[in-house]
Amino acid sequence: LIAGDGYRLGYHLMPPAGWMNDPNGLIYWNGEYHVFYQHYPYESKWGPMHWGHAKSKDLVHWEHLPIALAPSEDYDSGETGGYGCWSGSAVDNNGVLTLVYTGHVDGRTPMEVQCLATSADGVAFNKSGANPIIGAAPEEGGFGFRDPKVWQHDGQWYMVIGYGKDGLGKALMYTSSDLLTWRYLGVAAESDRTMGDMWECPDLFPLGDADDHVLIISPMNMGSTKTMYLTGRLNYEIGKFDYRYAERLDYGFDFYAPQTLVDGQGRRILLGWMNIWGAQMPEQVDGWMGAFTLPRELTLAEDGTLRMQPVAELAALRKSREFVDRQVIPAESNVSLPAIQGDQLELIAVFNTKESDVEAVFGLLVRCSEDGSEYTEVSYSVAEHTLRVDRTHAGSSEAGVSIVEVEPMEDGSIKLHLFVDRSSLELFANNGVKTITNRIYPNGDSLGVKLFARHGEACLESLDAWQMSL
Ligand code: DQQ
Repeated sequence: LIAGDGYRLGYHLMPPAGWMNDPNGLIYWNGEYHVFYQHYPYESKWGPMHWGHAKSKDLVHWEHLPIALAPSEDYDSGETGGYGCWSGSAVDNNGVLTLVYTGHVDGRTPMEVQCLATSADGVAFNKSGANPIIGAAPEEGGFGFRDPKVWQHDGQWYMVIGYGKDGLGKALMYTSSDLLTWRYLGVAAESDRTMGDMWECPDLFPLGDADDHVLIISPMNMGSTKTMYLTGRLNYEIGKFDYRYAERLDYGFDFYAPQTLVDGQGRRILLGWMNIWGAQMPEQVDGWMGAFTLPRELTLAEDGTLRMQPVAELAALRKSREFVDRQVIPAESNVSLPAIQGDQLELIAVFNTKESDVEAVFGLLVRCSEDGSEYTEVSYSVAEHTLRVDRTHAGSSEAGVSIVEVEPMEDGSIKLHLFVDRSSLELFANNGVKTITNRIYPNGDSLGVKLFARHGEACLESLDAWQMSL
């Protein structure tokens, strides 16, 4: 099934073959990271959903395991194409690895119910005889009732579920003492009319000091914004989350349905689906489709904004290093860097805005062809404070520019931390204050890296570059 094309990523998690979408059931269990994912193993397109499964000791090297869940029962299987074991989460219930997922069957009433499956060895799963554990939404007339995220707090289980009603996306909250019988607490949070009409894949978790919580959602019908995070306080008694801050989570085109886990070191780690519904997906012809983002560590700043940083373990993938020293990049110039070539790279470029012209736009070109016609451009405008990733000239990529405002750091610098992996580009700006995640589809032999400046000269402080490989 797997063709040797140049799009298949080198150091990201992908299905061995077939289709992948949302991350599911992320958990640190018995000293290993387990991830599951929405999976259709038979074709490189979405179909009756299974849960693929992989595990890792270090978040970098992954071992594929047998498919954990397949549609098989009346509550998660059907006659139409639209059915299966839809998204959900995992918990450790006294050593038993427990998956909670949505059984979806098109045309059935209700269409979506919540189900449970357990495993003693972390490989083979049994669906519960008590399924469905939640057989209907708390009220009629809603749209969607899916993607349960379960966690434990003070000896009780809690669950948020994605829902929509009256044109408003919502996260519903439930509680349980045994994972089987659930009591509805109420609407934890809902859209203020600007945040979509159904919230897919909610994830609600503590971060920062004891009372701070973050709600991550993937709202449907919110225009170009595909994921959001909200920070605030959660009242467990009444299941109400009061948020004081809401922002888009990632400013790229290809980032959806992210989920998190907390590991043995107490780190909150996020993985997202590095695609989006309706994207071009040229890899489908090669028998596979879909990849996860790199694992990202989340922290909360004092002002309630999130930071997303690549996990430290990724440094294990660094091979040969190149260093480019401080230099002025003349206006209207591209500076080739012949020593830095590749389609699997990590780059950390620090520019100094104070010593660049006020009109300057500077940055990096990656995946450049020799004749200069093909490149993916990462730029920063000193005057506008805008960061852009432009894939207009990135081979057969769909054209499009991702834009986000970023203030220079206190000393005036702009730090661009990039991961290039064949058909992906992940950008972390200023230690993760903003991120941009895109798939790109350049020609296999477009391997060059350049620095550039326009409308004025720019000052590069330093550039570190590593070849990356597993
Ligand atoms: N994907 C799953 C749903 C979820 C959606 C189905 C989000 O459970 O709401 O594959 O991408």
